[in-house]
Amino acid sequence: MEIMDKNEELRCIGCGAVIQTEAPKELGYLPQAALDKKTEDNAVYCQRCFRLRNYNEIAPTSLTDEDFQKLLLKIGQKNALVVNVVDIFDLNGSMIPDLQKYVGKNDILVVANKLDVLPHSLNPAKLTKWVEKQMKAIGLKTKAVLVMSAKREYDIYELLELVATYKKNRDVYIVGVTNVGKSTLTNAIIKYETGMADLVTTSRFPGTTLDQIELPLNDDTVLIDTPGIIHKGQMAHYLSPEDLKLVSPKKEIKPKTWQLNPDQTLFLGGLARFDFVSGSKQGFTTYFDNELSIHRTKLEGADEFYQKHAGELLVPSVSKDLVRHEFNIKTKSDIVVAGLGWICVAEKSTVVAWAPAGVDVLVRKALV
Ligand SMILES: Nc1nc2c(ncn2[C@@H]2O[C@H](COP(=O)(O)OP(=O)(O)OP(=O)(O)O)[C@@H](O)[C@H]2O)c(=O)[nH]1
Ligand SMILES: [Mg+2]
Repeated sequence: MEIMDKNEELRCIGCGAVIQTEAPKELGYLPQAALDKKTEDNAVYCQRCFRLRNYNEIAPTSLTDEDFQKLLLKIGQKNALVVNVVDIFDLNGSMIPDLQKYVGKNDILVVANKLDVLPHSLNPAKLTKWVEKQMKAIGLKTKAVLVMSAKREYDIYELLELVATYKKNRDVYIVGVTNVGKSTLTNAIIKYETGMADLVTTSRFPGTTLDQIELPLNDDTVLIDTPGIIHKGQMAHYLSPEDLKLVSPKKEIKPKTWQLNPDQTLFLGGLARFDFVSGSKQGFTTYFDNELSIHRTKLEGADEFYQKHAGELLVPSVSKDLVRHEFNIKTKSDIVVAGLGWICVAEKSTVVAWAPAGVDVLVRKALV
């Protein structure tokens, strides 16, 4: 695959940063000796991508929210097809409320990614309807919604059919908040079309892709992966790289049901807490990464329990205090902690949810 024109600046094929050999701590750094070894097709990876790809080591970046937003605003000025990737496990945390503003008059397809982590008993057609409704609620006019898994390479063919239908000679931009799987999707498409696997750098850390990555797919289509927008309401932004591993589900979530009496508390590691304040004894079902440890205690001693055990029995934890959110539940509902998961409350009750300051906590009609 020809990656770029000879007279354009050289970019890292993994993250899109402009390659430079002067400043090791800046984006796009590659030692001169490594650059000298580049192959004919100009496919080079910067040092940050090399470390990310080979050792799963993340180097901090200096990009700001504004840099990402500027990039997206540019898309609105182009004539393009926009594929907005959202994370179906964290739909509210991954929707971009003002996306329509960014993309202007361009057509939008929505990919609700990471279907593989939801319980497989959930009906994809029902999930599609749910995503469609949520998109409508934020005023996004979509041509189609596709629920899929980029990592498992489910439904790539269906997506390409949709792209072919709506593309109309335009470039295709993949956009979304960080970590939803835009680059994983880009790779799955490239693999489907060319056989080349794992071209662009992906990682579990938010902020992997740093600039637009233009990939000619065939004679008349250019696919463009973009850096993710930072949505501060997502749990991922408050966790260390190590802890992130413990909360991002990699495979199907196994729900667990807890028979609770009022005045009992569940701790989700040290990251969130649910207090069953009032209501009749009932089953609460938790939907979190299978690796996240859940502890049941008495509500009465819960504050003390947290003070004593956060960071050891209750891991992972954050240095910030947890903030209180009270919900009066009338019918079967989910209380969602953005990016972490949710608890399904079956019957009328009062529940208090605690999460780190800044992390979104919301209630919705039960998904399951
Ligand atoms: N389970 C599951 N994980 C996925 C899927 N797609 C992506 N991931 C994981 O999600 C994490 C983020 O993936 P990326 O492709 O780097 O996400 P991105 O949207 O490009 O992120 P930025 O470049 O930071 O904006 C990685 O750990 C991926 O393995 C999927 O379909 N299922
Ligand atoms: Mg990316």
